[in-house]
Amino acid sequence: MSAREYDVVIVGAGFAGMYLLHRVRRLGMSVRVLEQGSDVGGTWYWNRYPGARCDVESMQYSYQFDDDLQQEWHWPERYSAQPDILKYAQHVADRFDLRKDIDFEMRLASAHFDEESAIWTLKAEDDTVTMARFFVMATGCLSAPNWPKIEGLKSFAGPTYHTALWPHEKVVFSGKRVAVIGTGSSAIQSIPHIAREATHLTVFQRTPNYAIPAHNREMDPELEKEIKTHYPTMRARAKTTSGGLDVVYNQGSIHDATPDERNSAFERNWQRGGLGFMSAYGDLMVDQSANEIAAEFVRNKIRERVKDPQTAERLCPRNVIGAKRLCVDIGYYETYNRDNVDLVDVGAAPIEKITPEGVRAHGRLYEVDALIIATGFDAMTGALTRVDIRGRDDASLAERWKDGPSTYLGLAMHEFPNLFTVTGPGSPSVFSNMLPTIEQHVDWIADCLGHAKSQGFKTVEAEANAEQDWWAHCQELGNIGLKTVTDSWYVGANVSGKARVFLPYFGGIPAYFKKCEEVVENGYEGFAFR
Ligand code: NA7
Repeated sequence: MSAREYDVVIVGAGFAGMYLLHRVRRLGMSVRVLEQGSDVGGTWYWNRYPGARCDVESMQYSYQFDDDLQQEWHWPERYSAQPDILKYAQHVADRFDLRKDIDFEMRLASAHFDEESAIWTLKAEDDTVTMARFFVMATGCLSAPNWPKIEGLKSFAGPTYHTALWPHEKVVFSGKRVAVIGTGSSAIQSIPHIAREATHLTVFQRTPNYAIPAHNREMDPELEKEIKTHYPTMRARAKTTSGGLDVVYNQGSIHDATPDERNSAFERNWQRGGLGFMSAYGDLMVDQSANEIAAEFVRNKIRERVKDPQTAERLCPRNVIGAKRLCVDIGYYETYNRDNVDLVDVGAAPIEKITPEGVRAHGRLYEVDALIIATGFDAMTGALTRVDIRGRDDASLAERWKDGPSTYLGLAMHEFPNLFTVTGPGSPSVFSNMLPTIEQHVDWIADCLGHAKSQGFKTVEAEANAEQDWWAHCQELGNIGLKTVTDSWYVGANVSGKARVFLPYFGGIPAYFKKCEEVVENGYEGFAFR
């Protein structure tokens, strides 16, 4: 196929790529989106496992760039399930007629920058070549599946499913013995569903996780009306909080509260449910002893929910609460009260191997008919480093990042002119409500493209010192408090061989948004236009 040429090529048709397509069109630039899936939706296209659901309330996890859209859309539940979020993405694609500019089932293999022409050449796995002046990786933070390195994984005789690559057709577990490897958010959401269907379920747990109940329910029409009436106010209020969520954060210290007051504060958050649990006190993520009080509150809830005391203790995490992303559950712990569910610890002694018959651990073979791999993602960098991206002087992004990434604002990298990343490492991204953060990045990138176009610039590139300073700042912020004391995907510790580096920006939404605005006000400070 001969090469096609566009002003802008966007990779990924999830919420970031879809909105960026809409924005770039309005700049009057030619644009094409390359998407590996066969429809829009990104994360919500791929993660179709039973029970997949967003851990942010839908009235907040939704676009705000178009008021008609946010007014007309009805979310059926407080925390929407994957099919409803996918339906929303499809509705947006229809409403803004996005699909005509998207190439589906086109997976990017390489992207090389030619300095003389200042053009990127993108090659897809099917050899389609697309040339672009500007190139945006809108490939998501949690989109490159992480396969565990367990001997014999491919030898399993039955079907193997990764939660992040779930089949489109319904998977039937009735009459089957099933194993789940992993106890992160994806496992915690899917395990109750699989347990209800399967003859027997064995869960292999390396590290227990803290899960806060979702208290999910049908959308309350009164609440929906109330929010829609004041949507802009609520959206603006959310942007004043560190995580971009409309939750009131108490800044006080837990040490100034009596045991009864602490208990009531945690109980209130527990009853409200969801990710806002840690908003009870301001020092929970900076002071180990404060954190331990919150952790013990959750452990006691686990002990109340799980009948067998030994199983309950094995489900109680001992690490810092909140250093890994909290999980939001619907009936997870109660699932272990069922007779057909077993929990196997593989923390101290890892899974020995997978055989055609099942999983071998502690010298015993657990025979199963189906294997579910719920081992998460090569988060934040995987989707970028798995593509052969080469910038000026043939600089390879994967090579540059082998000891950890560095970016300017999570938006751009020195030596990679005209390449932007949406919610890249070094931006609040996964520490925030992703939809508003995506919109802020897309708006920033679109404005920057518009600036380059109107001024007739051929290239825009992050300056080396701006990138170095920003990345050092991100690392400093990451090292404050307790975020990095536990192994997690925030620090790349979940992928064997990955450098341990703090990946997101931890200074909060208000500071980050302000910085991005100041950069523009100061004439795109830290960016060189040529
Ligand atoms: P996560 O949160 O990274 O969870 C992956 C789970 O898989 C976690 O419990 C891991 O244990 C476990 N794991 C990984 N490798 C192994 C091996 N080799 N053996 C046993 N267990 C293993 O991914 P999710 O998909 O659940 O969620 C990702 C995010 O998506 C989540 O934070 C939400 O934001 C949405 P570990 O804790 O590393 O010991």
